[in-house]
Amino acid sequence: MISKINRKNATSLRKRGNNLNQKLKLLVILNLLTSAAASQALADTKLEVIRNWGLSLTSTFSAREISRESSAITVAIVDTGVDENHPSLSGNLWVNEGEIPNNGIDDDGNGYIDDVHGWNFAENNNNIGDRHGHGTHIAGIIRDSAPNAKLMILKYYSPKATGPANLANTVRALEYAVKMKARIINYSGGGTDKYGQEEMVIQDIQRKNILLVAAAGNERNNSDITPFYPADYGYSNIASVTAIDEDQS
Ligand SMILES: [Ca+2]
Ligand SMILES: [Ca+2]
Repeated sequence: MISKINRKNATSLRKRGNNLNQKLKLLVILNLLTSAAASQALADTKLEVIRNWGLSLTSTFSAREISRESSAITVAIVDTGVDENHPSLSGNLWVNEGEIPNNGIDDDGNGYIDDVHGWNFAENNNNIGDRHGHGTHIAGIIRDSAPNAKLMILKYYSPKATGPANLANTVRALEYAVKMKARIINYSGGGTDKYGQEEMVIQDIQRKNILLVAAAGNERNNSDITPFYPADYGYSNIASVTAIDEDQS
């Protein structure tokens, strides 16, 4: 009987011991996996920082954590279009809810037919594809900083167009962004000459409390001495963004 009990207890204990051992092993494996995942995430982040030093210098990672908690905000990107099939961007495209796609009808009556994700002002159609690359680059930076942002794609620039034509298309793109209620407009371009119609739409942007983020230029100029427009029109809703290199100069 004793031996039986002992055998039973021994068996039972061994089973519990085995269970415990299994649980311990599982915990060790989970810890290893978790720490491996954490190490990998850290390594990936470090790699991302090394590869994209600009993300680190501009505190993009901090911005991403803050904006991750926020609701979707519509950011109009006035640029060269965007690669709408890019896996990092396709889920972030703004959608014009009033427009039925591809039916050849301007369903929302805003003057643009089938403008589902924005408009191509350079060619006057709804093809927002990017043959240049600049707009896709900019969209990626915005998407990296604000993972919930909805990107309204407004293509204004064509390398084949004249300067005045690109400027006129800029104005039309800005007017569209206002009409379709973008909260932020990004314009990573500009020039050294003022343009009356551009300033008028920017005054409207100011009245409607929309933030305009505009480039200060890549020419290493002091924009207080050599103005660059639209960054330097002087309205309080304009955030002028300069360029820096890896050494912050
Ligand atoms: Ca429309
Ligand atoms: Ca339509």
